Formats: sequence, C-alpha cells, structure tokens
Amino acid sequence: MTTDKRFERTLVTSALPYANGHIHLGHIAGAYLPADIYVRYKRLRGERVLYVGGSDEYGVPITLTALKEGVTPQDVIDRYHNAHAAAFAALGISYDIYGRTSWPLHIDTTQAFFSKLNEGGYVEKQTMELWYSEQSQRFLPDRYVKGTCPKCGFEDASGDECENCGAQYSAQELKSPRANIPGDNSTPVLRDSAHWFLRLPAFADALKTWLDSHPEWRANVRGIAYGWVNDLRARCITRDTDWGVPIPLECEDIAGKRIYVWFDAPIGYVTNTRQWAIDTYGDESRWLEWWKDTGTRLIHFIGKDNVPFHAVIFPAMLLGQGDYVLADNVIGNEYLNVFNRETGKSEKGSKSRGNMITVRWMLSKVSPDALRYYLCANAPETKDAAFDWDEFAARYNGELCDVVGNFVHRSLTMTVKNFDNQVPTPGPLDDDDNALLAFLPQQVDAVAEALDTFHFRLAVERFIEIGRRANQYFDTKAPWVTRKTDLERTATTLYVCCQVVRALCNTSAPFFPNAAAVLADVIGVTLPKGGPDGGPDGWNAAKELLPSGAPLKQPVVLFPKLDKDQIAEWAEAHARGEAQ
Ligand code: B3M
Ligand code: ZN
Repeated sequence: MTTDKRFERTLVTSALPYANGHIHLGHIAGAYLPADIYVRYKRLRGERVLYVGGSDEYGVPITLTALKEGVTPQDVIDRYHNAHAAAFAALGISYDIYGRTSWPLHIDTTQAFFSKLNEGGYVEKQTMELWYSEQSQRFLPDRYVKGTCPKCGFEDASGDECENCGAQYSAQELKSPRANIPGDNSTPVLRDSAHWFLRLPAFADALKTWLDSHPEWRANVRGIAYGWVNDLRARCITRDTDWGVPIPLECEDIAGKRIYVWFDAPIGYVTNTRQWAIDTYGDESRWLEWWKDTGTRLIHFIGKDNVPFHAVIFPAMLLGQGDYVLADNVIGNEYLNVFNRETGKSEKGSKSRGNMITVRWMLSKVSPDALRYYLCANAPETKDAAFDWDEFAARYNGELCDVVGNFVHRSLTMTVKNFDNQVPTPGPLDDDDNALLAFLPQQVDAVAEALDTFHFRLAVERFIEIGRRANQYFDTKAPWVTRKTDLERTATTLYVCCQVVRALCNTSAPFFPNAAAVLADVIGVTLPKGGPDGGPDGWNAAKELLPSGAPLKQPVVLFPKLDKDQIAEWAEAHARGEAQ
C-alpha cells in the first residue's frame, strides 16, 4: 500500500515565517497549505503525525523595521507573531504548536546545538573585515549596509548578498558602501571583527551519502542541494547585533555579537517540539522520540529559497549533534507570482510594487475553502505559478462549485425529498451503478497515492474527478425523470449517489476542512481527528458504504459561488495596492 511501514511517526515542519511583515498568498502556496493538507491526510488515516511551526523572530531586518518605526524589536515581533497565528488559524493551517523563537526555551536549545558543535570541533573562529560605521559606532551586518553589487551593478545591494542577481560576496567586494540606518548614511570603513564559523566541509561525505539515498526527492531540491554539497565552505554563524540568541562562549570577543538568525531558526522546530511536549503531556521528554528515534519520518515544507538551509546546513547541524534523525524529504516549492492584468504578465510579489495579497485581506473577501482550492489546484510545485483573479474565479466556480458542490447538493436534495430523509434501499444494480461503485475506492486510493508522493495538484484534480464521473452518471440516470415513472430505479440511482457523497466527504477533509465538517454532519459520518498519538482510519472509511436507511439532514450549499462583479471589484482593489 501507499504508507511506508518503516516509519512509526511523521514529523512535519513548515518554514518559520519572519515576524516582520504579513503572511501573503505566496507564503501559503509554498510552505503552508501543502504541509497542512498532508498533515490532515495523515491524521485522517490514523497515523501518528506532529505538525510544528512558529515565527522566526530574530535577524537584522526586524531590528531595522523597529528602528524605522521608532519601536522596539519586541513590539515588531509581537505584532507580526500574533498576526501570523491569526492568519494561519483563519485559513485552517492546523499546527499542533505554533511557537516563537523569542521563547526563553529556544535560547537553551540553540545554545546546546552550538556548544555540541563547538565541542565536536565543528566551529572555528575567524577574524574578518566588516563594514563599520564610525558615526554610529557599530558594525553593519547584512542590510545595515548598502552599496553597488560587484557582479551586476545593482545599486541597492546588501552587505554580503545582492537581492537583484542573487550573488554572494564578502564585505570588501561591495562597491560604494553606505550605512543603511535611519539617520546614518555615512561611508563606512573596514574593521576587523572576530566571528564563529560552522565547518561545513567536515560534513560533506555524510551529506552526500544522505542525499544519494533520496533519489525520490523533487529535482529542484536535489539540484540545489548537490550544488551546495559539492562546494562547501565554512559559514559564519554569528553577527554583530544585539538581537539574537547569545553566543554560549566565555571570551571577550563575543561582546556585541549574537548567533546568526539562520543558525537558530531551524532549531526553532526542535524548541517548539519541546514546548509542545511540555504543554501536551507535562513531560518534556516526550519530544525526544520525534527527533531522535529512527522510526520518525521528518519532512520539511519550504519555499525554494530556503532549500540550502533545509537540505544542507541544518542537516549538517543535526549530524553534528550525533543522535538526531535527518529529513526523509524536503518539499521545496517554486514561487507563486502575481498576474498583472494591465501588462498581461506575471510578476514577482513584492512590497515595493504593492502587489502582494495578504491572507488577512483575502479572507475578508473569500472563504478559506475557496482559497485553499485555488492555491492547491494552482500550486507552484515544479514551476512558478501566478495568482490570477479570473483564473481563481473560473476554477473555484467551475470546478469546486459546479462539479463537486453541485453534485452533492442535487443528489442529496433529491434523496431527502423523495426518500424520507434517508439513504434509499437500492433495487438490482446495473452496469452503470457497478462501474461507479467500483470507481470510488480506486479513486480514493489514487488521491492517496498523489498525496503520499507530495503531488498536491494531482491529488485535488483526482478528487474533482470523482465529482465529474458522478455528474455524468447523474445526468445519464436522470433521477428527476425516473422519479415519475420508476421509483425503484430512482432509489438505486440515489443510493449510488449517496455513496459518492460519502467518498467525497472523507476525501475532501484534508483539502477543505470546513466543507467536510458540514457535509459529515449532513450525512451523519464521523471524521476522526487523529493527531500525534494516532487514531482510527477515517481515510479508508471513505470506501465504506452508507447503509440504506441511514438518516440524512437537509443539505446546505458547501461551496457558494463567487460573483463575477464582486471578483472584478476585488481585482481592482488589489491593483490599487489595497490587498496588503
Ligand atoms: N524565516 C525565511 C523565510 O521566511 C526564514 C525561514 C526560516 S525556516 C527555519 O522565508
Ligand atoms: Zn547583483
């Protein structure tokens, strides 16, 4: 079958978004919705699964935001952490814990990681030349300095990386540097600063062996990972800043320095698992099996830009601990761009263009299920995709509403009305009936196969296909006609339709949790919750038949159609930059 018997439990993580701006649809399509669908599916199967997320609350951009706004970094992270948690909850992203890297427990986890690597000889001190502002009397890490990119000439490049061409370079290479602090655009000077580096080359062989053992990963992720592993260098894991986890060393050189955000952020997955064990069981040791028992299958869901950290650097950090599991898969998604109706072209979502659509804005207009449908059906799995209002309306209205919603509604309405609010008793089954009843369990397995292999677009397409086949059947059998002439035939047709509705109910739950819950109530089935301790199998229950005589409630519209004029209005508001 589809489930891997080697594993006793699945630990799923989604990238920790920076608490420095609102969650937008690009984030959701990449790291969050696919993970949530996967986790809900696993829970429904009754498998043990834990879903860990949280906010990434350190890093230089957060202190820059605070400086610009004249507030503290704590104010910034509180604001966005709360907004993130609310946006995820509204969309039904069902974390078992949504943590924070500013938690005191995270200092403990991060420092333990650092110390263990240091003791193993994997950390080395190097003195490097960095830009220093004499006016502000401070070093200028990352975006605190701007200048001209040495590779492409872009004039707004950061200290060690160009946002325009992606080039990475050392500080001295940056041309025409200037401080980038409110009130300080002075020309900085180069000064020596001591920093600590992770000796990545020491892990090259182990990383290669591990990557070689996973030919099943997506090609994009493997390509990026091998590119890095074949060219490993020691990487700086500290910064000149006071906003970050303190460096657990006793020497003068650590003054004014903290651990680099990309070192502590993935450790946040571990911290949040520890906190979850404390909150759930009052027993911290319950986190250990999820990270250290080889029966755990660890899966990271991320956007493409985070691949090096999850497929190379964090695994090296885990290897250096000696007793952690490594990821069994890293699902790196491409980007969701934004379709511009004026130019007829897709463009990158960006703050300065004002073309981003935040989750909170979008969910003030449309239902979570509608948004989940479009972002899954149009997921940027193997290539970039784009958010396009017309396509959004066409696909949601034309597929989820017209195919699945309409089938469920018309068959349940006819059944309830003509058969006393019960699943009818069928007469003899003909070839059409048998064909559809045989198709259902096959298609439930086909949806499962797509989910097990992380093909979410295909999975939801196969789900819609159940509705398509059922509508063809309904039209062929025309129960609204036979009702007047042949009640037994009508009963048989609607009995078969009830079985389709039952299959749609359970299989829809990972994708459309709200509609699934409503429908389950109407047809009187239970959708097991599942979770970290496992539970009954509610996925294969989709293949069980609803017995004749089972009570049915009055159906409700599962997927209300979106109005064309309304869509046009929202699209215009978006074009005016109001969707931020
Ligand atoms: N915060 C970058 C991002 O949000 C970073 C991810 C951390 S995952 C441990 O894309
Ligand atoms: Zn450049």
